Amino acid sequence: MSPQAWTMAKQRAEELRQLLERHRGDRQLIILQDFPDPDALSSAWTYKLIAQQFDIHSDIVYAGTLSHQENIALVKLAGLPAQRWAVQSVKDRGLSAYQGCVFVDNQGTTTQLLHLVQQARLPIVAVIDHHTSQGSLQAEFVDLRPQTRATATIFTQYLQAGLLKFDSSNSEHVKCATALMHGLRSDTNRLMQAQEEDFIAAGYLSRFYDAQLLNSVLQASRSKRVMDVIERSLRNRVVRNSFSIAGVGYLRYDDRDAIPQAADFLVTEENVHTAVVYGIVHDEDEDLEVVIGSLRTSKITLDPDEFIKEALGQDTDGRFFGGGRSMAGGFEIPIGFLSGFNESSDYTRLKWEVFDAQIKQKLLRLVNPEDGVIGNI
Ligand SMILES: [Mn+2]
Repeated sequence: MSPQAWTMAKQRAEELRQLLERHRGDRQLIILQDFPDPDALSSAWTYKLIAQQFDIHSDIVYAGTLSHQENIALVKLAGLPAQRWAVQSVKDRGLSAYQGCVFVDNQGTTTQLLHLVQQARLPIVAVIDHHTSQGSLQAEFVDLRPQTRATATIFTQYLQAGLLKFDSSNSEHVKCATALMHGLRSDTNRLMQAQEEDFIAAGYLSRFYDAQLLNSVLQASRSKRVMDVIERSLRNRVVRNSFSIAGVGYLRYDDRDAIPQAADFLVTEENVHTAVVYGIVHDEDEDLEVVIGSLRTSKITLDPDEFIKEALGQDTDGRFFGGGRSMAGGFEIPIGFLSGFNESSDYTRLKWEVFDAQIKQKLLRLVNPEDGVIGNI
């Protein structure tokens, strides 16, 4: 890391320290994306531990579900204090117990809770993230580093700058360091896409983390339903110009994370540099359906954020359907009027075929402009 970069990192840490000092004694919400990943979970936990030193009590919440087996294992094995807050329950209980909220590893665009926070006029105290700027969110403290591979790296730098002194005899610190190591590894494709600052962060965490605990988290096995989605993605994939594109049909809400896992798998095929997997996710609680997609790439020059925005365009309100970070991206397309269960299996099949054809067409138009018509798929 260059001396300038380190000076900058220390400066951000100092600003965060001043912010926490100003909010001493507050109660805060740490808001994660609806489907938090290890990077988000570990970073949120670190924020919570740092903030505790300023007598700030915070709750880590997400509105969706923990669906990746590694996330479930992380939360269970490390005792990570994250809670699922369904949107309806927040509406019922209100947010009056809190003086502020913090967005970690997201900028409000991937959580249903943003809307509620805005309605309740809960001040947004901080946004700390490494995704490309999503524009709109105003906060007292903003630390956005799109060049950084993982939010866990940003938080490790806060630790290194002295915001919290980890102690290897403190089991909570050891578990949090392990979680950060997991977050950092998973957002850098097991360090293969890590940059110098991520290695430096990992080096620092190596003094505290529990290798055995990390190993148990990584050993978590895939459910049969995830395996089935991966199988469908293999069967349905279309490979064009080194892009592998697969629609996997309908999925249960709790299995949503099978989509990025299938994309992770498809991108390992020879002569494939980018995989896009998508499916219709059905949320039985809310009787909602949404197309969820995931992109993985090993091509350095491909910007997932740009690719998704250009391929899928914007909705009628001018919002993009998704975006990304380095080497990965995701999108969500509401099904709107066509949403919901229908007893006719023909109807259900037809609905899938329409979405499948439309998404494939949009992606292929970008992948291979001469070949981007449905008839050629
Ligand atoms: Mn991340």
